[in-house]
Amino acid sequence: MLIKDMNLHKSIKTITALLLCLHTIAQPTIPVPVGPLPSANQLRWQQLEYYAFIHFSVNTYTDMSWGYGNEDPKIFNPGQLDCRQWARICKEAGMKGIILTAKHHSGFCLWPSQYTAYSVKNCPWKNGKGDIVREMANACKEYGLKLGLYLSPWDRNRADYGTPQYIQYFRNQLRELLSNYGEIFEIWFDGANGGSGYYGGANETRTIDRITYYDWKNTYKLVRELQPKIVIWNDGGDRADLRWVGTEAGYVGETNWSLLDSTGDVPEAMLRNGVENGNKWVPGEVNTSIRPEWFYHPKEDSKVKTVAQLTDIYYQSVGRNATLLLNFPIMPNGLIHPTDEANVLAFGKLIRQSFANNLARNAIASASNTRGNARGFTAANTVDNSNDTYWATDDSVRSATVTLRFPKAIRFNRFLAQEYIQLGQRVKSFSVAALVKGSWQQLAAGTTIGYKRILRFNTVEATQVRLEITDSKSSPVISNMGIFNAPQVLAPPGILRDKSGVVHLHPADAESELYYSLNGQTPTLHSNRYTAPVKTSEGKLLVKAVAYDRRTKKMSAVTSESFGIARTAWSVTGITDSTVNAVLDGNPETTWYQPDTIQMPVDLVIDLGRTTTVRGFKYLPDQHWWGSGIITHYSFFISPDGRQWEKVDEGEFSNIKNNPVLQTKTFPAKQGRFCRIRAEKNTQNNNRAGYAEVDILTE
Ligand code: FUL
Repeated sequence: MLIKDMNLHKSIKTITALLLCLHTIAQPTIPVPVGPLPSANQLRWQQLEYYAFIHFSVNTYTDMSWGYGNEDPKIFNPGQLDCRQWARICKEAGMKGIILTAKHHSGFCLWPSQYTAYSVKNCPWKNGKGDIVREMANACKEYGLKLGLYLSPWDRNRADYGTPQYIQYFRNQLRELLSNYGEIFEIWFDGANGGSGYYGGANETRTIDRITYYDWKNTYKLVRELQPKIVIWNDGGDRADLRWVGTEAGYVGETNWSLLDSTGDVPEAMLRNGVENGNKWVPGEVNTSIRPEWFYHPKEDSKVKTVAQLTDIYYQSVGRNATLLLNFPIMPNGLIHPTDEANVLAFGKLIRQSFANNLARNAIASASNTRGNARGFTAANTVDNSNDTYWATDDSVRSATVTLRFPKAIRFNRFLAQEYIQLGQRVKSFSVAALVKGSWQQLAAGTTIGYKRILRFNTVEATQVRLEITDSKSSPVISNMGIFNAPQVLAPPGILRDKSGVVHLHPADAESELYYSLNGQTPTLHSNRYTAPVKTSEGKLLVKAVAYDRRTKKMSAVTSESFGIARTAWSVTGITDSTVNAVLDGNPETTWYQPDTIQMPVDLVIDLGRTTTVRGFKYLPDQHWWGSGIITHYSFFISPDGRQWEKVDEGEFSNIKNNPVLQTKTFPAKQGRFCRIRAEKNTQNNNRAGYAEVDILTE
């Protein structure tokens, strides 16, 4: 009996083991990872999604885009400096971290570095006893934000810039910053490198080899030793952990692979779109400023990006598989301007509201294919609110669908999808359709998905939603789907004044009504309604305008533009080609180029038609993606008669290559009728000089 029992027991054990073994064989394994994969640091960084930049240095006090390196530290005196205000605003706006310009190109250090006198040690603020990096680190800690630092490799103050000693100095500073302020999540090595500067009094132009000078390999090694959890941003030298997306205007390409090739040049299209078959994981970070420029300029107080603009930027960065690094310029008093605060808080609130309620969570999900028909990979994983589970298909599959069925019709206007990027970025194209009143309608289509992709479309009401992956590098692996009904934002109109003084308003949305004022007052529904271009008098003008949506009764933010005297009598002299009028037509879309046969320096002469008091000028370069003929250095001359010229100004448009926004230069007022803008140099070091717009500032 006992023997019989024992045999039975043995057989049961054997059968169970066999079954278990069979079960394990039948269970499909996880999909094979595809291509380069993100490191743990890159993954953690990507999940931050949205964080802040802070630009503050001595040039905040000189109203310049870049410090030259000769600014006296005595001008740096932020009487009300409050890093807690910066951190509070960032936190309330939904951000996860802050990257501070510990040292910008001026070389001025916001911390008391022991390796230079050119720092907060020698400024009146806190009698030289302050340390902004420390205050920032403390504030980040208090508000639960991560801290990142910008240390400019280019240093326009240092006498030894360009020599090997400078590299030692640069590394000493890195060691200070990465050892003394706790955990640093990201280090930013800007790509602007070499050029004119003070250089300890040499006042000259120095060039360095961007690839070899900094010996990035060993610099990166030091960084990683000191901060094992850091990610490195660098658009200047060796491929780092993160890439620039090729513009500072606030968007990455709709197709956005988180891959690049580890060696070779990176042309702009690759920065924008990544490289589908690249051999290194280098995801994109969209860096842009809440104002046109990075540092504070009072003239930009009316140019703070609106909620509508910030929202577009969000969808064109976070919504396109990148992160968003949004900059606040600090005012000379040490605070973020109230308009910047108001706009970013309203934007943060809108984003929170938009994504608060994921309607996909109430759906029953099913897929056209599920890996080995196994529960671990089911379509339900796309709506379980977890980033750790995913839907996967059999290995051979390249196109498949997930359908979400709702118990009752839902209204929505956003679709979100996420790949499980731990296994690589795979999807090459997809579309989204909805079952509306019994028939399928395509709502949107896209190419890459990556960590996160969000699509916008007009609000629909539907009972089913279908994600169709139409092509993929390998079998698709989707961790999340989201469906949202986001509040609509009404964008304010654009304002232009043409050469003849006529004002044109451009609505951002064809259905809205436009109202405007010409007397500085905030427009309301009782102001002038815009129905056709408005003829204005010749004088100076301040135009304010709003858009209004009658259906939702919503009013947009106010935009305002100020214009000098109308340019009816102005002309460009000496050029017979009539397309030259693009320079004065008030339309940023049209650009005129000097004939290629003319060598730099090259002059553009404007006749104002009569003797006028001139106090500056504005220059807008080609506004198209990576436009050419962008002038970086200029001289400006005035003449009473077009023969006798006096030079009244010269200088640089500092950051115009990366950020081709309107440049304004002013100088002591001077009488004259003819103005000559001399293009001395351009971004490409060739002879091309282009002008989308030129304006002369008159009294
Ligand atoms: C640029 C710099 O030259 C700007 O001044 C700014 O710091 C921006 C973030 O990067 O290339």
